[in-house]
Amino acid sequence: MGVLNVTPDSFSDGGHWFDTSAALKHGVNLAAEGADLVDVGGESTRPGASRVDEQEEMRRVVPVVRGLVAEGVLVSVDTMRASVAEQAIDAGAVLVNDVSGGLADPAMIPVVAAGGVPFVVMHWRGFSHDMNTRAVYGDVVGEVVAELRARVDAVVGAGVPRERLVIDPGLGFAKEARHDLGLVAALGDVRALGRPVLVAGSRKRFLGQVLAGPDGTPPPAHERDAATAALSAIAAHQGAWAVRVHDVRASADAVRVAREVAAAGGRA
Ligand code: PMM
Repeated sequence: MGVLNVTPDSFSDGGHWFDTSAALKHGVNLAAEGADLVDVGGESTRPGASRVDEQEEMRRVVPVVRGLVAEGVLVSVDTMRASVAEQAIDAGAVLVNDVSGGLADPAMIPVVAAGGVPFVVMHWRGFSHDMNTRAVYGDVVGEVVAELRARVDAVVGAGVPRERLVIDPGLGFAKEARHDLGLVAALGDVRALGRPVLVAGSRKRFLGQVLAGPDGTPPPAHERDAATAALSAIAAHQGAWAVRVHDVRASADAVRVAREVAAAGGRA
């Protein structure tokens, strides 16, 4: 899954693809580099971010979805708003990726149920403006798995068939680096919930902390792509369904290597 943020302020690529035609070109490139899905979003969820206006989000996202669909690209929409999801589905989006798992907007689940598309349920404890204060866990893996299980059951209860759900541990959302790393190490426990798992750690803070020099300064986000590819290999090796990344080529290669290693293990 390639990331296409049509925003002025996302943490790693904000402002790069803000213009519709630049966004379209980048989305086509992501697909050419091996993305099976291009995830179009118009709202930054970086820690501390405030919310974008609904009409503005619509203006950013819907023309890009329509344009990419016309180019034959499979598109998912990254939004917490039912109205944006609905218009994106109308424009041809084949999956809704809601970082709040339907909690931010009560109209989201009915829209997804009616749209008949798959839905990503991410582990989420609240909006970005103060989510870092919610990074409090006794047992991060146990709590994230329990909260995801409860959310999946609620979404199913509200009308979206379980078979259409994808789950995501929500790396970087109300989590510190050690929480993110612990979850990556325990993807098997997340998979045990019985749904496909999406891993979206691309260029995130925890990778910056892993790569920090002796003085503790992390490299800038765009210098975290090799680390992201390593994460993609680790995730794929543990059976992730998809990885959501900015630099598609390296992760597509990483996923391919993981797949062949798994196949060779099966044959050996
Ligand atoms: N992270 C971001 C945006 N969308 N969607 C899912 N499902 N999971 C994530 O972890 C996630 C997401 C924030 O990262 P970005 O600013 O690089 O898009």
